[in-house]
Amino acid sequence: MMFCEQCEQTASGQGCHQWGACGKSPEVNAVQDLLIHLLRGLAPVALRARELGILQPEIDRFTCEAIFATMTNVNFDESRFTTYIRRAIAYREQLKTQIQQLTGVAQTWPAISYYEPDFTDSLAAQGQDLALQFISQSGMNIDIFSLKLTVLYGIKGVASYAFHAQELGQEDDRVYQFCYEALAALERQDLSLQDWVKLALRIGEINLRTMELLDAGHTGTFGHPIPTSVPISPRSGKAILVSGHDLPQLEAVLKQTVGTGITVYTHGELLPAHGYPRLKQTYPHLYGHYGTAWQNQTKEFAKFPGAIVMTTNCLMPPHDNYQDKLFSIGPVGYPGLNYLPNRGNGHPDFTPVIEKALELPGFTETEPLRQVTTGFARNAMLGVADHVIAAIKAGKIRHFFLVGGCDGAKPDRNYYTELVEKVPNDCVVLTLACGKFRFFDKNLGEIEGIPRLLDIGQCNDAYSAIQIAIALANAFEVDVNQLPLSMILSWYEQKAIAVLLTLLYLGIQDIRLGPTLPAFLSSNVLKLLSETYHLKPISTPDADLAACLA
Ligand code: FSO
Ligand code: SF4
Repeated sequence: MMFCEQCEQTASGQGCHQWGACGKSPEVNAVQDLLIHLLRGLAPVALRARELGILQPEIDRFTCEAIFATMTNVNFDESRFTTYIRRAIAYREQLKTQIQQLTGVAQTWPAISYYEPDFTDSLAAQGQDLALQFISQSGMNIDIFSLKLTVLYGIKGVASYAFHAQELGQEDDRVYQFCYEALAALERQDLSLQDWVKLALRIGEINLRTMELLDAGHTGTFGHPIPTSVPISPRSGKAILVSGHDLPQLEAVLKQTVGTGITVYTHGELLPAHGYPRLKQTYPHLYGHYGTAWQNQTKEFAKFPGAIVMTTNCLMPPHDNYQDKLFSIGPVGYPGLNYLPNRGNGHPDFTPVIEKALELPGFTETEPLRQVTTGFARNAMLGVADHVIAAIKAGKIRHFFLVGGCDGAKPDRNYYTELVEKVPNDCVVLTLACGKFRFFDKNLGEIEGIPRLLDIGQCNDAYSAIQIAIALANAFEVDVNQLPLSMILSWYEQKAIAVLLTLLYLGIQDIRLGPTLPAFLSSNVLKLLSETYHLKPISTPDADLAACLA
């Protein structure tokens, strides 16, 4: 028995109760719940420590990494969660000691901050009890429970982006402070529905700041993306494939493979890496992109003739025919899968990956060149803003469609492919995140030299999309909602929840969301979102296009 409904593929659209549709076992789900319980207990202690000026960046970073590990398709390894659990307790007790030393008085903490599991007994069974407790604490108020889950899942998204940002030296104490506040709030029984709505929107606000930090980290380290053609056809030679979202870890692979003759390919959400000039210029062996979105990895990884590194989600339970050439790093894990821990410099030693790549055949021939284009992030777009504005004013561009978000396995996601195919010729499609793989290689042509399909980047580059929309709105002196722009989004996991909360925080109206609406939103919460923000489910491509263009 388990309870999880944090992602879009949740069983029967209602929650995974027997086994995760993602492959997560009830035991792993329970130890993840146990870890979250401990982080909720750590939060009040960390907040008190902060009040007293005790700042512990190591604990803040640990908290984000541990939360990240509980996201969909990140870590399936019970033993790794046991380590996180032990560390959470150690950090909590360390902070308590520091507080006592500083104040000279013994403090009283909420009960949750004293909790310690019995390590001689099943952690999974204890995690399951705690999960049931969490559910029953919300009493019979299904709407409050729905919002509590929205907060918890939204925080997971924020923590993952904060994890990425800090890897690039970008941190803002307000993000950590808020993560602790939101974790601590999950224990509160006195908050009204409106309070929970406010907290959820505050997640959107903090997530905007977190994505801004990550944007600063990416552009500060690797330069502003520029439109770049990326081969999606392999070339002959030994090969490494890097998947996930982590640019600094991709760079570490590139650095360590200089002079080895190995060609490095990106997979999934790392496609936008090719747009960053400093990566492309420094590492010519960062060659092309292989494969599509995460849910196709079991086929694509099996076929890839080299070693593979999974830097973040979305990891699927690996199949036997490629497990030995797959390596996980950072928060990612699966029992029995090769794991390369970080060294002191924040990066693993990738020697085993290089050795595996050299041992495997690599690509035996160079395929005829096929390319896609990426790198239309905010700087590139704002650089041609005058041109775009002139095309809109001249009636050459009628409408923009932001078709972005995550991909997934469900067949009804074909909606997004069909929609993009049917977008009229005088409209432009902006895209981001892994949902784009449903149409990323389509040639939609150009309008006045402006490509009709523009890849802004990863899911976190929603920040870039927001900046582009704000710049257009300013140029036309209108509100973003008055722009000829429709957002048709696909969601899958908790990063997407955080991004959606950001868009709602910004007051963006009329978002269409699919392929299904989140199971954790109760009917009243959904009603509230549709009344306030006109958030609506996708319907059919024809009907939605007609409505957007009306
Ligand atoms: Fe996709 Fe996975 Fe980037 Fe997600 S690879 S589904 S929203 O992790 O983060 O878009
Ligand atoms: Fe189910 Fe998604 Fe939770 Fe996995 S992460 S157990 S698929 S709801």
